[in-house]
Amino acid sequence: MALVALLIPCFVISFDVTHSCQNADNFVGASSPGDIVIGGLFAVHGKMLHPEEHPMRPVIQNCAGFEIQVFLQTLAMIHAIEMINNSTLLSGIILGYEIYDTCAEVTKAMGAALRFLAKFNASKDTVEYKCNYSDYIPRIKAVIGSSYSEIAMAVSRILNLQLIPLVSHASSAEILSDKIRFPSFLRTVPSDFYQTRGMVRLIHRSGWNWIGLIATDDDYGRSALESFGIQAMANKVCIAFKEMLPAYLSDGTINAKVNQALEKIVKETRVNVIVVFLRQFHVTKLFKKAIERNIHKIWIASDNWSAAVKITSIPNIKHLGTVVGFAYKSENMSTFHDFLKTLHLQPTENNMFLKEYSVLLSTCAHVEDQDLNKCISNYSQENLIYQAGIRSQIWRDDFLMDNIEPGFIQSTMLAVHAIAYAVREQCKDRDCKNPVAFAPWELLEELKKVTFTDNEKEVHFDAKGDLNMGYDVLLWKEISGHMVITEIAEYDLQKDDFIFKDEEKEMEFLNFQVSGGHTVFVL
Ligand SMILES: *[C@@H]1O[C@H](CO)[C@@H](O)[C@H](O)[C@H]1NC(C)=O
Ligand SMILES: *[C@@H]1O[C@H](CO)[C@@H](O)[C@H](O)[C@H]1NC(C)=O
Ligand SMILES: *[C@@H]1O[C@H](CO)[C@@H](O)[C@H](O)[C@H]1NC(C)=O
Ligand SMILES: *[C@@H]1O[C@H](CO)[C@@H](O)[C@H](O)[C@H]1NC(C)=O
Ligand SMILES: *[C@@H]1O[C@H](CO)[C@@H](O)[C@H](O)[C@H]1NC(C)=O
Ligand SMILES: CC(=O)N[C@H]1CO[C@H](CO)[C@@H](O)[C@@H]1O
Ligand SMILES: CC(=O)N[C@H]1CO[C@H](CO)[C@@H](O)[C@@H]1O
Repeated sequence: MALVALLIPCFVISFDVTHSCQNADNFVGASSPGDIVIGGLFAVHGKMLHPEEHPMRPVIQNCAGFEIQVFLQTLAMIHAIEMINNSTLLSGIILGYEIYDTCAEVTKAMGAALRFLAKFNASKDTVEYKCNYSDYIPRIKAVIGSSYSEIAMAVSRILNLQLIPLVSHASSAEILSDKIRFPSFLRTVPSDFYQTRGMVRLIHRSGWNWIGLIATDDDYGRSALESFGIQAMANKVCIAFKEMLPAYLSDGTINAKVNQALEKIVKETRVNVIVVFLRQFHVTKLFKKAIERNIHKIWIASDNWSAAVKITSIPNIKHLGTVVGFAYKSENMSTFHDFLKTLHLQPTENNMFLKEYSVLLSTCAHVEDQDLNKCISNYSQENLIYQAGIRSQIWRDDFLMDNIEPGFIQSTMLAVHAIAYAVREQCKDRDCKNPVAFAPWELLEELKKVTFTDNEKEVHFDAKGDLNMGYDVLLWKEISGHMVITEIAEYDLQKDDFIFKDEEKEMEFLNFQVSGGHTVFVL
């Protein structure tokens, strides 16, 4: 039934001089062989560089803006796979991985997705065009990712062709719950619907009924605004203003928009509570300017930035007022911490991200931990060519640990666990040492049914493929001169209410609610 064979083009990544484009393997970020291979898609770089000269060539370009937080998510995936390999869960079946960097671009992610679809064990990467893929065995059995909902939507559509499960650890757009459009998509985080509902609950409960909203103008921001608007209306919370910041425009335009948003905040003196659905990059811009203008408010943070250590370290951040936010639930990170401490023992040959991190560390060797993020994200893969061969001997694991966003580490590890438990079910009655033992669509059936325990809690995907674990409510507190992110409550999705570990936390929660003060009741 094979009609056409597509040859997968070769992509250039000239990060290292010894690493010129020979074949599509140069495009792989990190890999390890196994009987069952899991793909990974992560935006390890924040952007792809676009060449200025014309004509444009169809070549995947270098990327820039190394994101430590996302790099840590790839390590969490590797760590979880290694733990499973080293356990008895799969009785000798070895999990492998093949992780690609999307550079936050749909097009680049599609390149990786095409490769995932290619036929298993073929001498060349070829995707067979078929009308029935029931017996077709691709390179990988499931994919974890991606970070951005926009990318997950595109990739999920192409993986649907073979019903390859895409298990996302971060894509929270509501639309991805639609199983008619996204039948092979699952996620280990709740849909944004629950987050906006939780925020409205918090606002309503605190008696703050007059609020402002700021969002990034992209799929994520717009969908969050819409969802928030509907729930706010139902709870008689009034929205005094909505400001959107452009996602992709030049710095000049963004700065003008940020100023415009701040004007609004200053003018609307009755509004004390601002809900912020922004990308981290925008939050940083907004807060730096807000501090300059002595703005003091209650800021409600979305999962996007509520746990961003980078933002807590903006100078004078404490003058901004109170920050309270929602983050994906997380538990004990101690095994991941141990893993990071032994990172220097990990081989770098099969992990380009680790190699790049090492080169970046040596390039930024003179920089203190608190400025390291800025230095690291300042380099592009292009600049680094000249640094090839240098390797850092110091891995700065304290810096890595400070940059962990626990919710995303947890959700990434959960995605690996869900797949591993489904593989175990799948392999009860067949020899999975043989990679052709089953096709991805069969694993998808198991994944939808699988129940497993995570930190003594039973978890399973709901009918929409979502894993509704709830949120942690975080409060930013100043402790001995530093802004520290603390957990004060849990938001329970089923009960639509807040749960406290102890009375002290509950008191703290009530206190901060009262500090909202200045409530204006509007009929
Ligand atoms: C694998 O498991 C053994 C025994 O539980 C443990 O001693 C060892 O440190 C583990 N290795 C890794 C890489 O996790
Ligand atoms: C993969 O291909 C090689 C040679 O092309 C063959 O020897 C091997 O048995 C194949 N592996 C599987 C699992 O089919
Ligand atoms: C697709 O292929 C499988 C296995 O070869 C076969 O059992 C099934 O009937 C086919 N489905 C259709 C709709 O042709
Ligand atoms: C986390 O788990 C480790 C063992 O896995 C345990 O030693 C440690 O006490 C736990 N920490 C917390 C805060 O529960
Ligand atoms: C970023 O790079 C530019 C030139 O490449 C340099 O002038 C600047 O100082 C760097 N900024 C930081 C924060 O390292
Ligand atoms: C069976 C097997 O290969 N297990 C490996 C899985 O990963 C761990 C951690 O890297 C190795 O120690 C095991 O040998
Ligand atoms: C880490 C994180 O939450 N990223 C989200 C931030 O916002 C963008 C769009 O604004 C989302 O697509 C990301 O998933």
